[in-house]
Amino acid sequence: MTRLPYLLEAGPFRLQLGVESKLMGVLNATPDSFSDGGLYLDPAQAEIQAVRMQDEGAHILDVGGESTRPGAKPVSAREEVRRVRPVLKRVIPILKIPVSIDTTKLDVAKAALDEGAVIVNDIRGLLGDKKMARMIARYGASVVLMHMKGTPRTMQRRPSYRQVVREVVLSLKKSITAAREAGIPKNRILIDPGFGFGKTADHNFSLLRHLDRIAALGYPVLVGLSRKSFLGNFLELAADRRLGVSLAASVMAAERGSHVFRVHDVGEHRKCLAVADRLMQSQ
Ligand code: HH2
Repeated sequence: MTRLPYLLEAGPFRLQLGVESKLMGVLNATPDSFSDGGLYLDPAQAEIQAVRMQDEGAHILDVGGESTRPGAKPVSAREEVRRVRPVLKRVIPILKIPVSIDTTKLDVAKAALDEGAVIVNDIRGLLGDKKMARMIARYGASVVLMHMKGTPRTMQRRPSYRQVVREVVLSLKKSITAAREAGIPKNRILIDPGFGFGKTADHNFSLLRHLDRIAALGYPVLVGLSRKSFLGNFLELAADRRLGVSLAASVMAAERGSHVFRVHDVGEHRKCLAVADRLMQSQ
């Protein structure tokens, strides 16, 4: 199959999507993220990792200050800003790639945009704080609209759907409407089915299998499959041993129409997805 082409605008940056798979490197300034918790709370360590990911081929850097792993305790906006601001202050001036802020909180998003972040990665898909969409529009920022059922604290307590793909599509449509009605232009929006967010392994595999139906919504698709437990659990792989399964899942997502890949291991994904990209361009 071929991926639909899009031009994504993010602040002064332009990303041509469709031919080459794009990578969003994950940088968690948290003590408790499921795979890299505690490693990048220190801004000096965060800077080393950010530059490494850029050198390895990341096209976007995603900075987060609150773990969203199942059961994670929520943190206050004040604490989240306290974690991410020093990291943003340090990395944004030296990076050549756009930086996104992974948050659901208005005050955190605003603080990050003030530091020069140009994308808000909202795991509630603008269906949380009603003021978020307008604020993003006012700043001229871009947005990742992710689907989540419930909240991180409770989302894995028996998630259920009648038809998971259909329900995720309908919810993403609501998120798109919220974004467009607030004045966020079409070329500043990405959509994401939210692997692992209020979904069983079967739900996640159905969404991966039918990702073309998410892509058919007419917006570029971002996926976060990297080190996710549904890829590791059935093989009994701990988070730090899930590189191979993450690469396999990302390649399958590329083939089904995904444009951007939120990953922890940038270099390995770049090489693997280069093969998928070549395959999709071949006759
Ligand atoms: N996954 C995580 C966090 N943010 N954002 C988007 N758009 N899509 C995702 O799939 C996604 C996301 C969870 O991964 P991670 O940041 O590594 O862990 P934690 O939430 O524990 O910090």
